[in-house]
Amino acid sequence: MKNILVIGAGGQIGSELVPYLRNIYGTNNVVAADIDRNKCKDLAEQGPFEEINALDGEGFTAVVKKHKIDTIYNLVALLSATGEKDPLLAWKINMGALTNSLNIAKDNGCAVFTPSSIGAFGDNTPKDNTPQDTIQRSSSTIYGVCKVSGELLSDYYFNRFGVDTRSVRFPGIISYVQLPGGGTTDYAVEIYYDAIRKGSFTSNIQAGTYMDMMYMPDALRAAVSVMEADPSKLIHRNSFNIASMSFEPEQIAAEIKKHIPNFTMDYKVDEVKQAIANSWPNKMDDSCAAAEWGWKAEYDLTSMTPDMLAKVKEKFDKGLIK
Ligand code: AKB
Repeated sequence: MKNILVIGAGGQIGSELVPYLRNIYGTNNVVAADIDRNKCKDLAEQGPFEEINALDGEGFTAVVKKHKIDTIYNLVALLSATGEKDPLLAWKINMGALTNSLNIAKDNGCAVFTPSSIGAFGDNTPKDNTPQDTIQRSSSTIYGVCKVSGELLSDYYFNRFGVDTRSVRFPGIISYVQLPGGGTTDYAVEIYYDAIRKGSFTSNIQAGTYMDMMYMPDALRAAVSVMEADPSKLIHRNSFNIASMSFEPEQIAAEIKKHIPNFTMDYKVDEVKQAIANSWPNKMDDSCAAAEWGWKAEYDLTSMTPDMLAKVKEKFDKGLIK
């Protein structure tokens, strides 16, 4: 039986990963933690919750000991576009949460999952079918610098100290429970909200810009499957390419139009986000994840779109969002 701690539980992934894990391992075995209890009211009402700052090593350690934690999901991070507003803060938070997670895991015998991202690739990485092992000189964003450093540090803790570190390179994640904040791929979530809200959308990413994306149910399954994988089969650890769909703005708009025929889209490009998007892969090759732990995506753009539209519409109809 696992005792799991999810730090950064109030974000886009955590708000769905915690219930998903509680469903698998039991509510009392999954502790949600965040710096701000107000961001996690539902998670705190439904099961164990701790208010901790992941940069406070003593407080973090106390929670790990109190709940006899054996697995840490570290989801604390400033995303790519937000990171560019204050790069040093992004470094401090992203790397601080990771180094604390790894050290505390080493001292307390825990496994660690920390998401990496398509942001771990840069301008000189091959863009199509981006290989698992390839050039990673992702120095155009602090987010990318943190992701590459995080992958290396996690592998180091495995090789040097035997800490069971594993992770995946997430594409842009599309979901309807909690909005992402400050990512380059956020447009692919916002488009569904605006399609329901006003039947139109202004994209801040240029037509023709392909990026990997993934629907949240696949992302959750990936995070748990890699942690459950048979370690004897793992050639890689930090981090596995995972993929399910790759599209550019015109393609997601066309898919929405199938369900909302009057939907329209125009463009007001955000130069910072566009430069970041241009440096990322068009589509990753996820064959190592498939071979080493059986990864296979279930959703594509066509199957995700009606589900997203229905779920977002339900939130509007219930008055949960305006
Ligand atoms: C971002 O856009 O910053 C994230 C990511 C792809 O890691 N969604």
